[in-house]
Amino acid sequence: TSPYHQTYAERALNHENPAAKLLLETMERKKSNLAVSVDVTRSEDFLAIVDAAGPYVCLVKTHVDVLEDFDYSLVERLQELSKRHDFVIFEDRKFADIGNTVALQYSSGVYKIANWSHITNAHPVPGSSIVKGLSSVGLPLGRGLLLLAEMSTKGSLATGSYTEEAVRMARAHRDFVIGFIAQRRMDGIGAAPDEAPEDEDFLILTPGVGLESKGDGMGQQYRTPREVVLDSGCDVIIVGRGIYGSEFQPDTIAARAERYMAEGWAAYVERTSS
Ligand code: BMP
Repeated sequence: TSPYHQTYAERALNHENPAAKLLLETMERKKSNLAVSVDVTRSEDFLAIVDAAGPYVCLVKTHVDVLEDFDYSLVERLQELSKRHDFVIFEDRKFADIGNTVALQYSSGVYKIANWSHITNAHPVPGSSIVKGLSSVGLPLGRGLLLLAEMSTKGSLATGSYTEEAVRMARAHRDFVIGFIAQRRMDGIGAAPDEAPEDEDFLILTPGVGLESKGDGMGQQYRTPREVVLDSGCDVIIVGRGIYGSEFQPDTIAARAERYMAEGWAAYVERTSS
């Protein structure tokens, strides 16, 4: 059976990478394929949102560089919440430079992302040297990398042969590249029929998910959890403003997260039982 029909628990056994295993096991344990994306500028709001949504998510996606009062102690508090609520951490850094530079950006600077983020991501645009650079830092720490094979935005250039090359790049580095940011499953893409490994199982994490709106007026495009998980076969739905809105009110955040979690999980149950 293909990863589309397999359970997250079954798929956890197929993965050697510790970050991929941890994510799949967390999804199964919490019965959640929901990730919350927290793009706010104040640490206090950030932590309040993570605390409110934490019980319902398998993963928290960060952009730590938008926090105007960032202090490294925030990382420790995020890690505490990650233990308390049992979620994986994904810094959505979108590395895009030469191998030597991304290795420095990943390990060093103010954020030291590799120290605390189980998963990070990169644009495949520089070629496979970006994976080499990042894996030199991340692999010894048990981290995992996602490649941006597609984007949710209107007019995205990450289509066609670019997407295919991203999948080939991942296939060549399966110890570190655990999957993609994409809008659909990537199994077998860009491979001749006899080329795609039988046991190919990439995780698909998908942003651009919303129940109330179709877009944001700045190019973002939203689909529902059901469209993303059931129709397109993606594994994790990433929801930002659809959960935390503009008021950052804990009860509302918890209720919305619970709703997205329920919808995402129902779509997964329908998919794996079909
Ligand atoms: P929101 O649900 O509020 O639109 O947030 C989406 C999040 O996912 C943002 O953090 C954005 O950086 C990220 N993202 C995206 O929207 N589309 C992509 O193709 C890739 C992303 O990382």
